[in-house]
Amino acid sequence: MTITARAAICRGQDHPFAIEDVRLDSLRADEVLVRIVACGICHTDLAVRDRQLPVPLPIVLGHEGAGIVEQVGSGVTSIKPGDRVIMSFNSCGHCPSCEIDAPTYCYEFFPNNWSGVRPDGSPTLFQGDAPMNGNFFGQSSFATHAIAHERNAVVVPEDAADLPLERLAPLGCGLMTGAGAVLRAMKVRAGLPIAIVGAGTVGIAAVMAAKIAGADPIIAVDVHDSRLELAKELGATHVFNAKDDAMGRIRDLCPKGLGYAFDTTGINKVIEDLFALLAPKGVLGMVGASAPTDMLAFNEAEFMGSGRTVMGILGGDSDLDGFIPEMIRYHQQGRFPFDRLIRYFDFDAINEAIEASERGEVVKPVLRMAAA
Ligand code: CXF
Ligand code: ZN
Repeated sequence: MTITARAAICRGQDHPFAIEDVRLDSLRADEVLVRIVACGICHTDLAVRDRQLPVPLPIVLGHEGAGIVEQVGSGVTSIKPGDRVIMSFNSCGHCPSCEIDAPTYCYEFFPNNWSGVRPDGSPTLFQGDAPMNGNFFGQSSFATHAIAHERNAVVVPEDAADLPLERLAPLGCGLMTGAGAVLRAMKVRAGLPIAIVGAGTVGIAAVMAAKIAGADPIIAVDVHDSRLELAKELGATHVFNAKDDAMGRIRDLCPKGLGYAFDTTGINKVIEDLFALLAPKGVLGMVGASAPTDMLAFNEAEFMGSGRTVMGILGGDSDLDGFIPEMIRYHQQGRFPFDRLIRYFDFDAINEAIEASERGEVVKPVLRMAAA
């Protein structure tokens, strides 16, 4: 049976996203067909649009999709039609990283997420008879329907049936990246100071998670006072504007050094300044996108002599079936109120949503494709 969908086609920086008809391929054994209810917009979508990542264009982007399963492939056992699912990145399931439940570091990440086609080279999307790039993060959810995979679709737990999918959609990338960095990768300990630089979705998710972990103080740094205000409401004990000698103020507040520092900016100077603020055994986590040629410099004696750790982190070290339900539980307990970051836009307003996000007016734009 041929499935047609409306999808937002990305043709690059000089073109607005254009909503057009596409045809979906028939399902493979491990795949699921999802009617998309909503999809968050993440900076990675825009980095692809701007050709900062090696993803082929034109393509249907979108990797924070949530929706209702309409069909499942013959080999799918854990998902059935009618299930409400949150989608995230895909992984191969059998490489050394997947074997230890660290799928964000999948050895086959590129072919499963960024090649525009399935790992075997077959397209998931067509326009007329011509292939259209899709399978972005194993989904391509800027669309009314998407083909996802059993490995990257997580069924929303029964006891969260009252939570709207449009709210849950962004759990699949930005929120898990920030919360997982704190709770899973850095394993932040209660009572130790943390500084978080950048108060976008990832940074504010990290702030909320640092509060869950009991870090103290929790310092947020950004250039926008409105974001710092929000960070304060959601758990930051101190907020410093980066234009206002934030690093000096962190040093004054924590003269013994930081237990944890978390960079979401990818800016060399910020990362190196944070390294210099670490306490003995301090951990510096990095998730910001940086230029491919960037190199970091830090003092070897300080690095070794005080047992510091510098940690690159992808996707918050999340295993999807474990961490997405865990974040939902924190949300149900009122400890992870990520809905405060979201502003909703109709699917048709995708370009307005991106512009509002790029102007810094909205932290997490979420597109609504359909009523749940
Ligand atoms: C990704 C990076 C790789 C693991 C999952 C999350 N970030 C997307 O924006
Ligand atoms: Zn993302």
